[in-house]
Amino acid sequence: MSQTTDRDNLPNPLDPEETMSRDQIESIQLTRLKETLDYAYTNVPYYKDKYDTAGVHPSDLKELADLKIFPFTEKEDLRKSYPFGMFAVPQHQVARIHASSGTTGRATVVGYTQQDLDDWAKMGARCLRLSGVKPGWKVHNAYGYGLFTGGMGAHAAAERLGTTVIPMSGGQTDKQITMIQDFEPDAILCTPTYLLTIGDAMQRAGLDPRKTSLKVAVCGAEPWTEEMRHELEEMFGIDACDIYGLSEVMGPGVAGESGELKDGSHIWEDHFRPEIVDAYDSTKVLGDGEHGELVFTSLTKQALPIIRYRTHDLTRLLPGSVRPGHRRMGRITGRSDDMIILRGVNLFPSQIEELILKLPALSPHFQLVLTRPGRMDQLAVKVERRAGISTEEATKAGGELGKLIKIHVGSSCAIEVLDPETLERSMGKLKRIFDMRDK
Ligand code: DLL
Repeated sequence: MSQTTDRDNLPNPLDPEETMSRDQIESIQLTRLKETLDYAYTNVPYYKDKYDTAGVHPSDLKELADLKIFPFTEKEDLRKSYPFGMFAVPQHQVARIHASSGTTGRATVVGYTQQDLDDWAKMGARCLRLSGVKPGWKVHNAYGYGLFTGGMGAHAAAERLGTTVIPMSGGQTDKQITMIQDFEPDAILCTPTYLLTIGDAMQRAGLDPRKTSLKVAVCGAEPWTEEMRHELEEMFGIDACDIYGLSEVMGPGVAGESGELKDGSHIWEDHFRPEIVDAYDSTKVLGDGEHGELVFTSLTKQALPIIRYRTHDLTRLLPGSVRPGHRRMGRITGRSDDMIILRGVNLFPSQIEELILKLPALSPHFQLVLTRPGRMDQLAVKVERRAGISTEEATKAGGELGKLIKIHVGSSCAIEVLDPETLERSMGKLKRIFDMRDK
């Protein structure tokens, strides 16, 4: 059977909403926003109570800007109504459930009607198409299957686009490599740090990641920098694009990036209305281009309508490019709850990643360890030197890293340069920060 017979010319049409103008999208948003507010108020006691207490009513929304008078929804609200308290439909209409474990506290449970699943697959497929994945391609899906939305969400997206899906899930890295070599997928879907793990393991086994059949990687579920994109693209000889999403809002596919421009992810604004608010004073809604916290309102969701959900993800909104009606988001620079405050200076792991990858002797494998030996907090950056780099060269690079952090971030920290293969490898979402201050 020829691998490429006819598959290169399969139809790949855009959804009509993808090509709509900004005015058309905003007109749809206004209609759907009014419907969603009414729907949530009528079907979810949480929203009715919250809006009655705040003295607002769905009928107060006359234009899109009026959304700001409605209270926010927080992860904690979902936790408090665990497991199904915020669902707007009876259980028999819920076709699927996912949950996000989070690092602390109870899981948040999310549900989807059949229509929600259909919309989700459609938006996921839009993302993959935008990144350059084509119908007829083989797609290796290494996002974790299960309660996490990554695996099944990306799977449905790839199926909807008309690809052949290889549902590998996360972990079993050696097996992943065998499958990549034997099945010859065209695209891979996984977290950026897991792609790094796979590439690393291939090199260790004497295989060249640039010689695989892979052409495109669609990576998300954790923050990553342009430097990391470059690292992965060089390692595999591929295009690496971003995909963004979160369970409370939907899952992977809320926004996706163009493989041609690689200029940030387009948010599917016919289904979600994004806002940026001041991360420290959320009463301030910021304008396009301004940095702050991303907030989402769903416009079509049935099982779990979500209004003004605070993501805690920090970014900015930019005008649409290849999909002009849909705004883009800049890279997520971090999560407000992942911010390290070190002696008064705010610091995110992505800033450190950026600086490490400027130094060719250092690898992208690093951890941040916070301790409090006396009364002052201390940060240690543990980073592996690259294979083939001498300890002397690596120590010198460590010194330079310390200086760069001091200059660009404004705080001093200890740098520990480690041998290759000493830090734990990512199997999905990677934990970067180890806070030992209370230990
Ligand atoms: O991580 C959904 C997903 C799966 C997205 C696969 C993309 C690919 P949660 O487990 O609920 O859902 O985690 C959501 O992950 O609020 C961000 O902090 C982070 N995140 C997701 N995508 C990106 C991205 C999935 N592209 C949380 N860049 C979000 C940066 C991301 N951070």
